[in-house]
Amino acid sequence: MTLSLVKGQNTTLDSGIEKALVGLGWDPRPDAGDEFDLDASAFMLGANSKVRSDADFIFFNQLESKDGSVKHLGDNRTGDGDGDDEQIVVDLKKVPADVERIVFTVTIYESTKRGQNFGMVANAFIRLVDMKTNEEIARFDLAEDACVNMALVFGELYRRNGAWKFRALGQGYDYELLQLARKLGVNV
Ligand SMILES: [Ca+2]
Ligand SMILES: [Ca+2]
Repeated sequence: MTLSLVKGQNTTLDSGIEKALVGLGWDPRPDAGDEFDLDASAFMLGANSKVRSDADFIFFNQLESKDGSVKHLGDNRTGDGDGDDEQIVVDLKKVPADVERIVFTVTIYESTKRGQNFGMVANAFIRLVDMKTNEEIARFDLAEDACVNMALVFGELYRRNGAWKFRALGQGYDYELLQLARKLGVNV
């Protein structure tokens, strides 16, 4: 069963997940002028809800965490093609013990300069898949919701009693990626 999210909804799933994939997809709009370049990112956070260091910020310019537990499979700048256009894979067994949460975000590259928001992007979604069962656990359809924000905190994997769970957040912000990163303690 896929849980479709409503903006702002906060849902806790008892999934016992071990290996997760976060997929971000969107499609080009030939009528829309500038290309839409969406970016999926991950932040590994310690007990204080901040990154332990800048190395915990996984994005298009830093594709892998030091410990190898979080891997971004590469930037896509156009959304051309079906399915996931960007993917982040998390091996939860490899995540260091002092990382308590991993937060996943979507932002639009140069959204301010290009005057873009999610409501203008075609077929945009972000989803979380349990790689063991290939089951889609959570999904947020950005375009359907006509969200006027430029950034979305999709949700977080977090530790609870030795197991990993996923909390869907679906919270929109008017930030670009670097502003969002600063809020989470990255020195950029
Ligand atoms: Ca696409
Ligand atoms: Ca991108």
